[in-house]
Amino acid sequence: MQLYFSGNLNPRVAVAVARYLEAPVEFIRASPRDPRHEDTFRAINPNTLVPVLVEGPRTLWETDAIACRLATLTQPDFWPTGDLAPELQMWVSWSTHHFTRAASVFYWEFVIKPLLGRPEVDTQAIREGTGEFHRFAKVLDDTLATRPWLVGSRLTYADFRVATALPFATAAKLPVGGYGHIIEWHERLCRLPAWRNPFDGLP
Ligand SMILES: N[C@@H](CCC(=O)N[C@@H](CS)C(=O)NCC(=O)O)C(=O)O
Repeated sequence: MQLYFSGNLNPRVAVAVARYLEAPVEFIRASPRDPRHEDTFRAINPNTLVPVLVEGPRTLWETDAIACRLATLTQPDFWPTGDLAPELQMWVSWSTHHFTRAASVFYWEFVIKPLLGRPEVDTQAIREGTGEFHRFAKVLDDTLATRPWLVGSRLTYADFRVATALPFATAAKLPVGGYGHIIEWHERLCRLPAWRNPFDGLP
């Protein structure tokens, strides 16, 4: 089983999941958007994005699908089913459509654009992103005031998914400073080597 990854937001989550679950995957660093690799990469992911999990003839793209597959193979509790399944789905969806979406504006403006040689900041995008970020950060902070993890009483994939952007908080200038419960929760996550430094020792 091979997991293709890069150091960016979504593949970082997939690598952290694989390492946390100690899934038996071979990690392969990839640059799917590099014009030299794009056509070859399309064979395993028509979107030419990472992460991708290759398992014999079967390929899976999308971080959430990969996490689900790896949990099924290793520690099913990490992806709860039964009564807790809707809550897990709620947070995964909320992350994609609200919290991480708002944070991604900062990631794009302050992390990715400078790497592409485009240091100018779209102040209008940041203004809108700031409003959205605070709106949803308050929801998360209020939730975490009452419990250590998002779903049930233990760490699940919901925590990893909702925290997608937080390892980049400083570089992306995420305005997370006033949210004490989010900060404490992310510190708890960072006690896990797999989350703190998922790329440790990888190619
Ligand atoms: N919806 C996809 C998004 C995948 C995606 O956007 N991947 C980006 C990184 S965050 C990518 O492959 N960029 C090119 C690269 O990292 O080289 C997922 O959740 O996995």
